[in-house]
Amino acid sequence: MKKTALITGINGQDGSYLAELLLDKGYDVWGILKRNSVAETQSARIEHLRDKKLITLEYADMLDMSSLIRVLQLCNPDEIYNLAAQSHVRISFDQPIYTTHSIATGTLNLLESMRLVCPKAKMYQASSSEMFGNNVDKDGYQRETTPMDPVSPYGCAKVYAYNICRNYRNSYGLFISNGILFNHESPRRGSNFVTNKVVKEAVKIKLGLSNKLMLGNLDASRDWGHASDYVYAMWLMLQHDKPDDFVCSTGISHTVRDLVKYVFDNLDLDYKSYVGIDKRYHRAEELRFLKGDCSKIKTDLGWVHEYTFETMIDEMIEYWLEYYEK
Ligand code: NAP
Ligand code: F7E
Repeated sequence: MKKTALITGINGQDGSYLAELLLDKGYDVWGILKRNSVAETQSARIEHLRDKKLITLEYADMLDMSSLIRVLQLCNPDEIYNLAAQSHVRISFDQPIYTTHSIATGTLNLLESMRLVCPKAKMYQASSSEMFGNNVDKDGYQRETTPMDPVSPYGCAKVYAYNICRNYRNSYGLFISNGILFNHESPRRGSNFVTNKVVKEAVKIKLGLSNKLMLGNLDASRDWGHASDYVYAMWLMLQHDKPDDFVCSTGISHTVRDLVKYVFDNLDLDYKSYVGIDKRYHRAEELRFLKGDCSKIKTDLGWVHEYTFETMIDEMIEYWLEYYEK
């Protein structure tokens, strides 16, 4: 029988890839939209699916539990993917209360709604490597057992959401799994996250449309994968025979400087001539290093990733070259 899935944050980077994956698998896909006064942008990443009437969209907000109940009653989902969040770490220092509401209270609103309306549904929670803060195991990796010590309002809110999901799983026997996902990117990534910012601006410099790229901390290291590989991991987690928590990562870490050098080299540019530092992009507290051990998801769920750091960045460069050349 056809399964129904509800995606919160369907217009986000991950939501858009996940909607495509679930449609490919024959799901009836629903999503919630946060109202925006510019109607065109509230579904910008999923316009191609909306136009063809492949998905059903309803207005709702993670802060408005009545709207979540309304949507759950309408679609009665088999699977719920909770991706909605104010997801920008540096902006979480500017908007700590909204960030916490959208992630912590928002997740609790969804859990209570699910418990009341569809307790047999399975739920995926978008947890984050930002929850580890600067804790690294002795072998240089973060994994499911690494202690959590967040260093941003965003990370603190995600730790609450992670814990309340575990609490509802244990207390009420609900099927809820946390994916502890490390950074994942794509051409659809918001262009104020570092990968897409660097690629987009470097392409503009190459095409003579700009001459400077201002960044923050070039020494931070991240474990970057591709969003399309990571939404497949989300789906796998809900096909497992029991709810559990899984790290999803590539196991390879690069500094922001490595990223900048790779992109500029690829465009035959010397990054040192164009890149400057602007304190505005520094964080009040920085998470310095991320490298995830994804052994558990590989062994238990057979997850593999197709993209490497290089093939992902190459795809992003192609995307922006085509965009500006048009
Ligand atoms: P994203 O592009 O920022 O998408 C977030 C989505 O949430 C957007 O569609 C946004 O709506 C929606 N949203 C925000 N506040 C909302 C609210 N109050 N009510 C309803 N919807 C709301 O993020 P992403 O990169 O796809 O990430 C998806 C999830 O995974 C997020 O929870 C993020 O924190 C988490 N995560 C991401 C990464 C990563 O590297 N990408 C890693 C670990 C965890 P608008 O489109 O209207 O803004
Ligand atoms: O920063 C440094 C910055 O904003 C990466 C979110 O999806 O992944 C993401 O959070 C690194 C940081 O991602 C600039 O200081 C330098 O060290 O691309 P980002 P993030 O903060 O790691 C986690 C796992 C999530 O869960 C989040 O939702 O790059 N950096 N210069 C910069 N970062 C930005 N944004 N802009 C700069 O100019």
